[in-house]
Amino acid sequence: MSISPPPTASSSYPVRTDWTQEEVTKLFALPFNDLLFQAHSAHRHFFDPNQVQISSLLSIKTGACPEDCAYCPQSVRYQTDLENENLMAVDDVIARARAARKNGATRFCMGAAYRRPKAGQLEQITAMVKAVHDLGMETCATLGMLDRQQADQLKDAGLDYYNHNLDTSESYYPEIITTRSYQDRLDTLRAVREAGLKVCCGGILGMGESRQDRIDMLHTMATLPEHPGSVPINQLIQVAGTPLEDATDIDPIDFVTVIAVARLLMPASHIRLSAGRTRMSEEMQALCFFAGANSVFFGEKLLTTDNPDSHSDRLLLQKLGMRPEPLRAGSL
Ligand code: SAM
Ligand code: DTB
Ligand code: SF4
Repeated sequence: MSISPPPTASSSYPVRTDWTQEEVTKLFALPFNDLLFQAHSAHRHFFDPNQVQISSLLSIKTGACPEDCAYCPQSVRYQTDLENENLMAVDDVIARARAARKNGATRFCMGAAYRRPKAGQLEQITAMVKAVHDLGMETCATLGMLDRQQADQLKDAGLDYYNHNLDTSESYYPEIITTRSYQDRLDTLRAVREAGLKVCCGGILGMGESRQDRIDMLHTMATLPEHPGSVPINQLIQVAGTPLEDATDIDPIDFVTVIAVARLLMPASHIRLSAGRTRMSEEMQALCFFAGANSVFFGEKLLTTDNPDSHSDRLLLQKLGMRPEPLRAGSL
């Protein structure tokens, strides 16, 4: 017998964009079991708790990025083992999207190591977006900074989501990236929102940030004019050669706490358990799902780093009685 509520948004549960810092701080201070109970209850107002949205990632242009993001293996400034690759051909991207669809993914996300795409590059990428859209998948892209005109161009090609992360708090941000500002990020998010694209915006945990930085980052996301439709929460993958290669792992309970607070602040959004799952136990992932995570990346690679293999992911979902979320009617 199923005790799941219908997977529709509830009108009786408020979706607020006026959270105060104090309110967010209080959520972080709740005893863990109280926080989890509240977060899971909020989750059930909006989602079937036994469904998980599955996305697949492809790096369509790899490495040699001029930015200096301290976590990133793709920055030209750091000596990592990565092989640089030019922008992929459209047909090759279509073949990879078909394979992802066969593997259960309903959303296909194309990532490029750009500071900002140039006109010719964007033209080739819009052809990829159109083709993937025509396969019946939701489309997502993450290409760096965009202005409004570029966002419009992607929207016209059939792009559903644009991923652009805040990554951390405004005050910790300069410790992580110096080649573009927090305001640049907010400007791109505005252009994307105003073009009518759905926003995918999250962050990375385990970069040496404080609890206050986590509070500030979630507060910024939850007080944007509209909540991001998807909120990826990444655990830092410490890649050899990057400045953060020796960063200390975030405590798993602190990680779950962030998932739960994100669920409470943005109750109708998909919260994605993103990078870092290869080093999370099944129990930890199960706790994240209970706390409100309801989206993951499937496939052996994220962009350039490893992700759990699909077979073990499928077994995990089976053990938990969870199933992939079908594409919603009208979502394309
Ligand atoms: N260049 C574009 C940009 O930065 O917006 C798109 C690609 S970038 C790789 C997308 C996101 O991946 C980053 O914003 C960051 O949150 C995440 N990411 C990159 N390297 C990571 C790592 N080592 N561990 C966890 N997340 C990472
Ligand atoms: C996001 O927040 N996480 C994904 C997606 N958005 C593009 C990327 C994770 C990348 C991890 C490092 C890598 O594989 O290169
Ligand atoms: Fe470039 Fe994006 Fe990596 Fe930063 S995160 S170095 S912008 S690919």
